Parts: sequence; C-alpha cells; structure tokens
Amino acid sequence: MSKKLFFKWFFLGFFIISCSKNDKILLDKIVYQNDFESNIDNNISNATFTKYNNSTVLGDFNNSGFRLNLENLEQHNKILISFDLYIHGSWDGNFNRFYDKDKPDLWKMELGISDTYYNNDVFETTFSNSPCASTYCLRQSYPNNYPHSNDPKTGYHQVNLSPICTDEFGGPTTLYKFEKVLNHKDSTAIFNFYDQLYQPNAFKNGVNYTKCDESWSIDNLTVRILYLK
Ligand SMILES: [Ca+2]
Ligand SMILES: [Ca+2]
Repeated sequence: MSKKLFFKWFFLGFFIISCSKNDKILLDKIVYQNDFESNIDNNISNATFTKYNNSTVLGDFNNSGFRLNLENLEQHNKILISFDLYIHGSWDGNFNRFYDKDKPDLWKMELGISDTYYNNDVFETTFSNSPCASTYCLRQSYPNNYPHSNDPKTGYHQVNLSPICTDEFGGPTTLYKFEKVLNHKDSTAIFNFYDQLYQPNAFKNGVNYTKCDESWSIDNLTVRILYLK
C-alpha cells in the first residue's frame, strides 16, 4: 500500500473509530476530486494554475485565494476535505520580527453555505519556513489555530522541496497533507481559501517581489460527505 493510501485509510479509520459505536454510516461519498492536470474546473472561482513538483497545481497565490462551490449535496452531517498544501518561500509564522506593527503570515479556510453566511467554521493558522534555534525561532500555529505556538514546519509531509521561483527572495517549499472533518448539513458548501501575508521587506529597488517571497498552492483536492446516524 502506498504511503499516500495508507494515510488516507488511517485517517478515515481514525475518524470512524472516534465516532460513537452506535453511529451507522448511511452515506460516504466523494463529491469533488481534482488533480488539476486538465486545468479545468467549473466549481472553482479565481482559479489559476502552474506547474510545480512535476504536477499541475492550483496557484500559486499571494495575498489572494480561491473559492470552491459545491451544490445539490445529498443529506449528510459531516464533510471531509483533504488536499496537498504547498507553502512556498520565506513564510514567517506568528511573527515577522518587525518591532513596529508586526503581523503574522496567516492562511485561512472558511466553510459556509452562501456568499455572506459562514458557520463560524474558519480555520485560521500560520506557517513558518524559517530556521529555528534556541536563540531565534519564528514559530507557526499549524496544525492548530492561530495564535497557537508550534515549531516551524510542524506536521509537515515533506520539507526542502524546490523553490517555486528563482529570485533572491523566496526559498524552499514545505508540503503538508491537509485533512479536516467538519460538521455540515446544508445542500450547498462553499469553501474559501485565502491568505493574509505580511511582507514589508519584499521590495528592492522599487521592484515588488512579494509573490516570490511567500506564496502557496494546492493539489489533489478531495471533498467527501458522510451521513452518520
Ligand atoms: Ca496536480
Ligand atoms: Ca512574512
């Protein structure tokens, strides 16, 4: 069994065990799956594609993001979302080491049922690709919500992957296997994915290098619905 498949079944097994022993799974269905190799997706708005790690990925995004819109979902009470999340470049985590007006490098995923209504299902976290030593460490929140404090790259799947660009700004990429189970029962599900990056130092000689400095992309996005009773 491949490592990828093992983790998928391990995750699902863990989820099922964590349900009450009286729960019955009345539905377990994949409602969306895309590896983006065809560059086509009618469910996603603000899509942009690029080649990375020998694959077509959704992104890369910088102070931007995209929306996944799923409609006509069958009766369910849980929604599972999983994807590969590439964190490219010199993300700084919870702090950017600026003493004045410092801000985190935030990444967010929201789940709602319309453009304006969200179920308070907002996962807001930070990532850090910075070095960590006893005297100096820019920590990140992932896999917890911001402002939790974990070491840089906590929960990674792969580290030191290629930079997505070759400018002097930026740096290696970290890959995370992102998976979450959320309570959800509406027939429409709208996921928003976006970042709020703080990059006051990503300029040189009047040129803006922010996208090379810090960005993110997604691959192998899967959504499944479950109905447990
Ligand atoms: Ca792909
Ligand atoms: Ca930053």
